[in-house]
Amino acid sequence: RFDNSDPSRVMTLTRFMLEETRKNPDMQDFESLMGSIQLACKSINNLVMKAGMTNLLGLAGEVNIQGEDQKKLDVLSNDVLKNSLSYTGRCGVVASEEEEHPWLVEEAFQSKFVTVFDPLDGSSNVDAGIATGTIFGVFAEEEECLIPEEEANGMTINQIRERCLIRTLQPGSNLVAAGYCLYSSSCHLFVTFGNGVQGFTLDPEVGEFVLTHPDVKIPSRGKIYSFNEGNSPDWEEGLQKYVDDVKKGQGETGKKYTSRYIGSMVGDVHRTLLYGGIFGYPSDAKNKKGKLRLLYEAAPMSFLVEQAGGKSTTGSERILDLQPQTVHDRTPIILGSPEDVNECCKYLKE
Ligand code: AHM
Ligand code: MG
Repeated sequence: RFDNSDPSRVMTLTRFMLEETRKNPDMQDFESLMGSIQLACKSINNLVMKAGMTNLLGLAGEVNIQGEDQKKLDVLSNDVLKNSLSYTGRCGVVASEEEEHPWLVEEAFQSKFVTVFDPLDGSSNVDAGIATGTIFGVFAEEEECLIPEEEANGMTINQIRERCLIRTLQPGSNLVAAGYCLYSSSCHLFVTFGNGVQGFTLDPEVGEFVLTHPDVKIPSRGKIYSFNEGNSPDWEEGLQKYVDDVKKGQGETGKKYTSRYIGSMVGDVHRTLLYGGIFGYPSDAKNKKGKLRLLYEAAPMSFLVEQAGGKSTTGSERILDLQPQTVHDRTPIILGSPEDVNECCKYLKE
């Protein structure tokens, strides 16, 4: 059906979306949403690649709602994605790591789609040229959540914000699409629409994402653990024992595990999907809810990992079942190969 070595038969993301829409007309809205997301990812990739040359490294001088210093690239990537999504006319609300409140897209406030994203995850790495990524998730809401035009016209900004919030705070199990784009030695866009995971790689010569990883399946076991081990003195005992055992070859497999940790969730999850193993950002004595954000980091990544046959949990609850209370809620997370995640959970229970 496609042959990526033949330039006339390459399966690009654009072609993939067209073919999916032809098979299933319900996918039509996704076609333009994915068009805007892939365009934004290409622009962010360019910004990241050229950052060292164009004075885009360093801080923007602002602090975001999480109290983190915003990098120039955080701010720019947020604008690129937000604007690109607004222009589709398909996305009614966007919520971002870099925005305090969910944002109503005036041009399309009646659209049923809500897009959540972290525009440049791992941006603290960018000044050193280390991998970063964009994470996104798309919710489709019930008809009755939409605001009729006459009503919206009479609403104050706070009422609109409140309505956006109701539309945004959904559990990951309501996601209809999710994915990430990794900016690294290659630029990869991996996406799910709820029927498996498809992986695309940017061909820089033609400027198109090409299907390189059809129907991604995570290995049922790996031999890599990926946690910020510097935090291990503050972890709960079960996790300390788990990591201690697998690195000594005293876990269920009897094999010695090795450690890999980039400190960029997209890179760490991408490797875990391809090679297998376990990645996590657990709670610790200081950070009871871990570090990663539920709505736009943990939930989209968990949907993708589950769609590839993996598991994602807090240690006791499925991440996709968690109901966010606020846009920027955090959650502990452990994800990866199902057998590795199950083994780790046993240690946490004991
Ligand atoms: P960010 O959204 O502010 O970039 O932070 C999220 C990142 C993740 O990509 C990564 O998994 C984690 O923070 C690393 O944190 P730490 O440096 O504490 O290990
Ligand atoms: Mg982030």
